Amino acid sequence: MSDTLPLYQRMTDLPSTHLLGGGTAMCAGCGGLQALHQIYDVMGGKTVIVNAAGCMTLLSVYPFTPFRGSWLYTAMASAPAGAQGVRDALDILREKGRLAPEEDLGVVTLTGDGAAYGMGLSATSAAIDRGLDFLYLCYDNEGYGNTGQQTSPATPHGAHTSTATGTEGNVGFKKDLFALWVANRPAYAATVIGTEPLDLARKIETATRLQGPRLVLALAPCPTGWDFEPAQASEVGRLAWRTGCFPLKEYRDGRVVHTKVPRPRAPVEEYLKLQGRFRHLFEPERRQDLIDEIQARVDAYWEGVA
Ligand SMILES: Cc1ncc(C[n+]2csc(CCOP(=O)(O)OP(=O)(O)O)c2C)c(N)n1
Ligand code: SF4
Ligand SMILES: [Mg+2]
Repeated sequence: MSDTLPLYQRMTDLPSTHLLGGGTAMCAGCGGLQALHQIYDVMGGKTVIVNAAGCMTLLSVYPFTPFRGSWLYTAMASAPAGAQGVRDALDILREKGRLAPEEDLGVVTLTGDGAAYGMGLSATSAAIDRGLDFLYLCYDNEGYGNTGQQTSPATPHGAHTSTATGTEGNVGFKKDLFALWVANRPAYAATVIGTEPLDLARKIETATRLQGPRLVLALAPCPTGWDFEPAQASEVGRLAWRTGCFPLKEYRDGRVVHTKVPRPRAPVEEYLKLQGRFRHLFEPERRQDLIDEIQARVDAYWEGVA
């Protein structure tokens, strides 16, 4: 490989199928990038990623990309519609004998929670109804991160965002995207987190083997939007599932199974107090009412889970 070639040509000449580098535009300690890195390692480069505007868009700034496969950028609400177009084009090429079956590509929609839970939900629902063969990968940093962490439908109750700045934080509740997908009877749905890489890798292997609409929802601890030190990223990710706030589970063949049950569950306070977005629950006065409310909701979720 010649060093005189432009960087993007040298990148596409490299033999490995794995994601290169970390992306210079990303924040240190980004949980979304950590999950994407691991997911891409398992999926490999024989993919077309259809990305809606968000933090991960900054990974691919034409003509540079760290991805071995292809990348298509869409408007925020349209990534599943873009995925339909790509899948159709690949199917037509295969029908015409211009694409060998072993050369076929997986179609992956990559979006943040703002697109997945909100702006793009209608297009997602329609794609599931059509039985589109695609993997929907959502990295959930619980806010519109790229534009300054405004409240999204994934923002947890009580969290401060740039649009929920009062003493109560966000008065709304995080939407249950996993349950919405399950209600649509997809081929597969799973939640993952980058700090549990074995659980994540097994789920991605399962998801890539199946056909039809598939969701992988990755919690993305976000030092910038959640206000914690990048060095704390692993601890925040670990406590997200150890407290039961982010259940690790999968749906397949009509059943939801929890893949890692936190026993014993750590108190939610341990997770909340690491993050500046919940600081108003502890300072200047302790808001036991809000802490208890958050704990009670988590306890209610886990009641009856085997
Ligand atoms: C229709 C539309 N409205 C607003 C924007 C501006 N915008 C770009 S990225 C972004 C935030 C997206 O949030 P999310 O999907 O959660 O991804 P994140 O930025 O958190 O990675 C917004 C609001 C846009 N691109 N399109
Ligand atoms: S704002 Fe959050 S999600 Fe976006 S790149 Fe930074 S750490 Fe990652
Ligand atoms: Mg987001």
